[in-house]
Amino acid sequence: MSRPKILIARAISPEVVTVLEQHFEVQSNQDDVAWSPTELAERLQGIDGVLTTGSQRIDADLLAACPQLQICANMAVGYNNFDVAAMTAAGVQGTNAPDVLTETTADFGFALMMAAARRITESEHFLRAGQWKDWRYDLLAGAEVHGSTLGILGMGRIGQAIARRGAHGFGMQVVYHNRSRLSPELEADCKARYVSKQELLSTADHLVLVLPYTPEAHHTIGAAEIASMKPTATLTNIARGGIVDDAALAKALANKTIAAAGLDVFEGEPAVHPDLLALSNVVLTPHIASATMGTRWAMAQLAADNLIAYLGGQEPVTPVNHLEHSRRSAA
Ligand code: 8YV
Repeated sequence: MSRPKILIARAISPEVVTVLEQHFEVQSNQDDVAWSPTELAERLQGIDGVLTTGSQRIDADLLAACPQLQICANMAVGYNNFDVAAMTAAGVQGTNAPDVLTETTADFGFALMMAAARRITESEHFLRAGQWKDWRYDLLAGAEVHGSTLGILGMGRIGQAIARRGAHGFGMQVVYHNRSRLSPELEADCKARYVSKQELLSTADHLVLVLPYTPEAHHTIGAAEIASMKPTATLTNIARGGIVDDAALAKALANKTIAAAGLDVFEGEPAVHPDLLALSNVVLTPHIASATMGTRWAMAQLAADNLIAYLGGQEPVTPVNHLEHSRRSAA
């Protein structure tokens, strides 16, 4: 019997390509060309499984154009690039890559929050520009982190990991809001108190966004929400672009409605709103919260494990949909 065929849509850790080659006929993209949707559909002809990253959109049109495709294994915990309903309707399995990136991403979220609070990149730019002439008592003075109130919107695994860092490492009071409340055990472990979204906005000294993107979550944080935050507060987004109204945030930062922000994700990335680029009180990073080589390897390996399991006739390891009827039969 011939081996299943898979496509790896972007460059990944070479060790994982080697693992996949032991199971499948592999077409890879180690030159890391960003294919257009049409090119992707062309490459997927005759392909049984695809390893995607967050930047390939999988929708009804693509699925209709690729009748042999049975599984899309996303090398990301977020899967808003998948039209899950269309995948389920077509009998196509989707999988994501949770857990393996939780601690790494939480480290970065915390670092970005601290960089915004303590004005780290602004200070470096000041120094490099030759503006450091003297000591001043309030030179680049920022906001306190230890002992302050950490607000978390979206209390999944990454939110909880950030809460633990704040509560146990920095003596912060942690408040959170989420679609569903955590169990008393998890709340105790994170030392986190459940509050309404309004209370979260008005009490947080540092608000970190870690909720998944869905159409309902679009612009969860806009002008009105920012206006109800403390003028000394910071806002950090490591979730997804589109959760924050970037234009409204830029205006609020310019007006000092809040003190500072840290952004790793943007509406329409890799484009960044020009008004944000012009501001000194925002720390900007290019969607790298999960970027350590070890974690990127683990994410790719988990996507590979999903492909190996599913195309080998087993249950996927980390499914994002449940196929009610049957698998898509190979065309
Ligand atoms: C990825 C992410 O870098 O896992 C996610 O949801 O946002 C990041 O870790 C990105 O999506 C590439 O797959």
